[in-house]
Amino acid sequence: MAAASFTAAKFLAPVAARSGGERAPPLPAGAASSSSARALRRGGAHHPRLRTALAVSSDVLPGNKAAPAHPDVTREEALELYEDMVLGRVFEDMCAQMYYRGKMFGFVHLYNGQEAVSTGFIKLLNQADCVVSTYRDHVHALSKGVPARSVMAELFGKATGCCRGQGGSMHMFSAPHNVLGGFAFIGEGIPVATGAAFAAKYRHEVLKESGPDGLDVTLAFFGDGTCNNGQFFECLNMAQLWKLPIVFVVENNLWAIGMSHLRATSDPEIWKKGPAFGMPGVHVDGMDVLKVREVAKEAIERARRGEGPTLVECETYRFRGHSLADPDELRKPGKENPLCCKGSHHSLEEVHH
Ligand SMILES: Cc1ncc(C[n+]2csc(CCOP(=O)(O)OP(=O)(O)O)c2C)c(N)n1
Ligand SMILES: [Mg+2]
Repeated sequence: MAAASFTAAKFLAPVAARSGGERAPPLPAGAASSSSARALRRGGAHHPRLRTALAVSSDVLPGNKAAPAHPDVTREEALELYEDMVLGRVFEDMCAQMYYRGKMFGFVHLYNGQEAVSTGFIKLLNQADCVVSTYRDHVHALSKGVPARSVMAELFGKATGCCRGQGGSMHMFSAPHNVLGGFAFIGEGIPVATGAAFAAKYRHEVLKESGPDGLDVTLAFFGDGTCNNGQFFECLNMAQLWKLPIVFVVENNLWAIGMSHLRATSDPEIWKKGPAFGMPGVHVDGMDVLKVREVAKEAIERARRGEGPTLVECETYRFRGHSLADPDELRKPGKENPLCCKGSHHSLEEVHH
């Protein structure tokens, strides 16, 4: 396993349980009295007197240099990853052309530059696993198997689109592929994803309906700017409390429209917020699909085994403006681009100030 492995995670600090911390965890509203809820509760979170806070960083952070040169990937897998990333890139370039020709309406946010995150995570999922996205959602839908034709038809507002043309760019949804939506309001998808993960745990532990692999897993994708939103913290808390099968995937492209992440966030290392809630937090180079995949594999398998959530911060970059209506005048080309300084938050900080 790569240096990004977090089964053998670095021990950071013991977190003492609150005094009287042996109380059972609270139950979701409306579930408190049912016998099935009690069954879920028995199999749910436990409260040891001492918990350990786990956190690791990938090799892009200082002091962790041992990543293997060739992560474990077959030729067929590598080709699948490459094909998916190329599909995402050319699809988005075609969207830009069609938008400027007046074929699409409303806001259109492209994913160029971030493909390694979508591909590295979603290509590991089963059909029954869920993906919850943001308004930058076309490529997540493509990676999960929604046909490009039906995503493009949706963007054109056609009845043959995956939401019959009613959703448009920011609201991709496909029940058969378990793509549970793009969301225009930032952070709105995180509670939906947490609910999907709760449903998966309920199906597994109460209804005994899961497949042989274990729990169905939900991936919640969202941006760095969204991590300063309250729903993020509330859902991290609930997901860890109930050991839900979810991976919170932060696509840190360093910008929230025109606001630099480093100007807007008290501690720019988002992955550290995982251990604050008792779950592993991992940082990975989001421009490297093989590194993303290694981290994703472990986080997804943990969730599937019922070991609970993981927070993964993927450091990435968008190559276009915030949306196709954004002239992208605030970012100075080259200067803030992490591909130019190729390093950790620390080197980025130096570039910004
Ligand atoms: C609740 C809410 N507040 C404000 C906005 C306006 N808004 C749209 S995009 C955005 C920035 C989000 O940045 P980030 O989470 O980093 O995602 P990225 O666009 O970089 O993918 C904001 C504040 C919104 N859509 N929803
Ligand atoms: Mg961002």
